[in-house]
Amino acid sequence: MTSHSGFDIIGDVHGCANSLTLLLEKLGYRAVNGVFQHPQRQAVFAGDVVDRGPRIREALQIVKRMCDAGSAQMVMGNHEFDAIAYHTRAPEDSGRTFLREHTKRHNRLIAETLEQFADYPGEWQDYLAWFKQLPLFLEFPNFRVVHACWDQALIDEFKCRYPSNRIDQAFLDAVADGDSFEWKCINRLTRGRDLPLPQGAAMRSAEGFERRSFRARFWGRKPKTYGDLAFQPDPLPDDIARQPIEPGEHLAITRYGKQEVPLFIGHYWLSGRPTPIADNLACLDYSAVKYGRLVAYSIDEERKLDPEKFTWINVDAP
Ligand SMILES: [Mn+2]
Repeated sequence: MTSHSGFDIIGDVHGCANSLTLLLEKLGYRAVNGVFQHPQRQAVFAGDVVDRGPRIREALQIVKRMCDAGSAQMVMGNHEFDAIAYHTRAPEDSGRTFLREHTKRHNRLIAETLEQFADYPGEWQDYLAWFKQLPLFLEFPNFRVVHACWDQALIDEFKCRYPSNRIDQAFLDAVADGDSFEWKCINRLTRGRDLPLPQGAAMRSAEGFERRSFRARFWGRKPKTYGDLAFQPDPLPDDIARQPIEPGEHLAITRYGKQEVPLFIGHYWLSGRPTPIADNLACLDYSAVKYGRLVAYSIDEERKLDPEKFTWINVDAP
């Protein structure tokens, strides 16, 4: 592979292929023989290209062609993993049929993808095989990319157990066991830190799903209340947000230190004008598929992220 002078990290596409084309063009990529490429730079996708949006098949085609040609790389998002698990038989002793059960909720989350591939079953199988060999995280000399959470301890253990930085059938078999390292690793890296609401409380998400847990941040100052700890589009109910975190209630909190190289994540459905979360952390998911923005950050050698280096496409409602 040729060497690149810089990288453009791109957030959750979720089937927004038209916006992706516009974003790549804005970043200076041009389609050559149907493959987007840049004379100097390489794109890095932060995961979740699949599901939800209107042009999932087209989005996957753009991204996979770029990856095959060496003009992009991609880490696995929870939606790519969910697609794999949805189509993978669970081990016989696990008590389920598929690794990701075909419940009403799971069926709904993958529905657009399966509909859009209904006439292309062979192609869908090829994408599933491709998802299986996506890395869970990428480390460059001057930055890192993971879909939802950089957990150094889990990543170190994963590198020991899976030196190729790829999952395999043994990994998938182990995921069926909710106490396994593999289950913890895939969930933490692609879904982030989900913590239970205190005292068994429940809340309803904007999409109407009942939730007994919330997405927690893994950076910044030590949180004092549940509100400090939450990082998700649906705010916690006031009474829960104000509740102090009891000592010992969330042991072993993951922290991404200030001295680490810049980290890029997707996953968190942010809104508003893209900006770094910290000097060395940016989330690039600005809810493109919910008529937000499809966002990239162009990194060169800087150690401190620059708010001027975001590029985005506003996704208009039809
Ligand atoms: Mn995600």
